[in-house]
Amino acid sequence: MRLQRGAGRASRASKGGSTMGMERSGRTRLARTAAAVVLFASGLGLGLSRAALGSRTGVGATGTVTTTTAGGIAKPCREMHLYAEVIKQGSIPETRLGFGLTPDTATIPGPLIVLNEGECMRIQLTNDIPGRLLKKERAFYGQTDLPLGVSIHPHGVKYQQDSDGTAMTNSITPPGTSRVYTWYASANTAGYWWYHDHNVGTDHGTGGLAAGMWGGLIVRRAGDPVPDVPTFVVAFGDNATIDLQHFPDTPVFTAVQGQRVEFLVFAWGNDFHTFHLHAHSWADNRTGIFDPNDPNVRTLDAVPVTPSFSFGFQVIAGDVSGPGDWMYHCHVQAHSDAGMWSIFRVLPPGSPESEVGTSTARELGLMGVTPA
Ligand SMILES: [Cu+2]
Repeated sequence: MRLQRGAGRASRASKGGSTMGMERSGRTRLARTAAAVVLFASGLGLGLSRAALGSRTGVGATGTVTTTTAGGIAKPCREMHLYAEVIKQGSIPETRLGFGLTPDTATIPGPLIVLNEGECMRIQLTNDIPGRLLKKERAFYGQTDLPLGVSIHPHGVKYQQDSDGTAMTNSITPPGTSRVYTWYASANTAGYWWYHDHNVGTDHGTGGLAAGMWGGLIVRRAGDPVPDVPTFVVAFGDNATIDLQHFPDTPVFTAVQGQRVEFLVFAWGNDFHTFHLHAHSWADNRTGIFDPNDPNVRTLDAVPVTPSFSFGFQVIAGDVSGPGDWMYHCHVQAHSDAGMWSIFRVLPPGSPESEVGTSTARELGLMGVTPA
């Protein structure tokens, strides 16, 4: 059940979650969303020492003590917990590892993390992946001399050396232990990003990336619109995969015509891709939203996606083309032919909200596929 996505049908509570700053990607179950809300209500980090926040204290010109928090963030950090877990154990190429908000709920991709500029987040990472499996990963990649552990390494946000998530900076989390990573959504970090392990297999996390240890990260700027539907996260990867799957097990995203939807796309691995969405287009800017004050902005309906590149955009579902099953896919032909595609399903106005969210073609019985 961990790899299933049918939860899109039960994901409406996610909209409530978004006001807590944590938006679910719509592929985990209602109970998990509730768990996320509890997590955020449980602590504000007020007990943190200034050292833990990386603050610097000095004497100002007037003789008063001034404090500058690292990353330019002046308020206490929010807190959350991530668990690194085994989802499926097999030979190393087939082993699946992931991140979850609670024990035994890891997903691929991991939980979507949403911050606002001016916020910071303390993430306590617990490593529940057995050391013997991490050792096997090391052996597979021929780097047995490096320390065992997992980590989270973010893109886009700011952090200090102790939150880098690399063995080089001694910021990994050994098996059976926990460690706190602090991310700062400093000025000008707004964007569509991702986070990933940086230590499994090799000291670049090559084994962790191949096994599924990544998730989406969004930093919003004050005034950014929030989508009506939990964000659609698309992870392009090696072997012509989306979220490590081929059609019909790739994510189907469903919305009602007129709803504001948001895509977050990133790529892990070695291969080059091109994201293309049918019947919709967006502005070549930070949010994808057209600005009447910028009439010369370029219109996009396809974007090259190189390893580690991430981007996102918001569009109105079926804004011009109307309802229908619209393909999205990698436009490298060999990749799409190999199954690197799926569907953005736009339902007619008035369709039940219970249909909205993320699922798979297999679960929905689309395209002649036998339902799961
Ligand atoms: Cu591709």
